[in-house]
Amino acid sequence: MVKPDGVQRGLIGEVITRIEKVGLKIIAMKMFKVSMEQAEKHYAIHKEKPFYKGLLEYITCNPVVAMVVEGKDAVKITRKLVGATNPAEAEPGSIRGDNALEIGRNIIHAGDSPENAITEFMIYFTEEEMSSYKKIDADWLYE
Ligand code: IDP
Ligand code: MG
Repeated sequence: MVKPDGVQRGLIGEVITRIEKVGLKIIAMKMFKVSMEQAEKHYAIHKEKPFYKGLLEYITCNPVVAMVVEGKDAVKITRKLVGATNPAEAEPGSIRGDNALEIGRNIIHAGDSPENAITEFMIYFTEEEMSSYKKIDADWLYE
């Protein structure tokens, strides 16, 4: 998910390009404002954290672009592309490392396990919004 700061800062294309370039397949994508109810579900795991309230305000304040991404090791690969939570610790070359400065404005979200990713898809997408299709480069991406 390109967070509100990523959208405002013109980084939607950059994020999509990074995902496409690595070979992952985008099977759903949309722009919308995250509702408070969705934000609470999404970040339920952080409910007790001191940054929770600010995090909900941040994620709901402006539109985001959410995507469902598919492929071998998709979670592992997207987390690597995204980089460490704190941009100051994210490797150069990663999306956060190259495009952000602060942990509370780190421009992108990515699920951290296949199970959590599925839980998150269900918050933001219906089954009908996800397209099942074969990409023309699949035979050249996979051995
Ligand atoms: P992740 O986004 O890399 O999975 P999490 O630890 O799951 O990182 O935290 C979720 C989000 O909460 C972060 O991306 C960031 O926006 C915010 N966050 C985490 N820690 C802090 C903090 O110490 N201050 C402010 N915001 C934070
Ligand atoms: Mg997380």
